Amino acid sequence: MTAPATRVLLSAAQIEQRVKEMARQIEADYAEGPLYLVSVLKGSFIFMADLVRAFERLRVRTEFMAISSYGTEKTSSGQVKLTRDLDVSIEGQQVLIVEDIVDSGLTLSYLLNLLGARRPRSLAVATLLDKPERRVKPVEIRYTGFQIPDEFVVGYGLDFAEDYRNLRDICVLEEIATSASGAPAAWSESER
Ligand code: PRP
Ligand code: 7HP
Repeated sequence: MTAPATRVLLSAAQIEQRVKEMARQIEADYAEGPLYLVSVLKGSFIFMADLVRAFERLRVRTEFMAISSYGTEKTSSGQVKLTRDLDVSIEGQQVLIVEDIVDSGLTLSYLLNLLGARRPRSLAVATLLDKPERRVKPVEIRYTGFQIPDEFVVGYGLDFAEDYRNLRDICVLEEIATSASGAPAAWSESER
């Protein structure tokens, strides 16, 4: 396997520490559960798994939605598509959207409108990463793990064209030229 051309931006240890801090802060704010955590797939699956296990006393429900707007590109298509809806009602519930990254804000803005219309008792957002320089739609984020610069990152659930989600660190993908097969050049042809 050809090593991906990446540079570590946030190490697994830094992420672990920050996720625990976020869990403490969320637990302090939601004294009475249950809290419905809505993970936005696919990118947030690892953050969600670590966040829920970092709670020590909060009663939580884990729910999943899937949204897609990036396709195989590095920038959002602007067309947010709901590919999997919740299978429970959130009316009257405390809801926390769990995102891996907020970039343009288009995905989150769409979700806040969609879920807000379902009349939850409260609706807030926790994101591991925020790229404020890229914002197109202003969105309110209650819990942010890290603000990062405008660089394309992968790992810890985040992908480029579905690759790299399994990296333990969050890395900047430095070489994203695509090969003849359409795969990121960071992977050798024999891997495809
Ligand atoms: C990514 C990420 C966020 C969204 C943020 O999802 O998981 O949901 O982009 O971008 P935005 O603020 O510009 O809307 P993506 O559409 O890549 O799908 P994925 O989670 O399945 O990778
Ligand atoms: C979406 C996304 N996915 C992976 N890495 C990034 O830097 C991203 N920004 N928005």
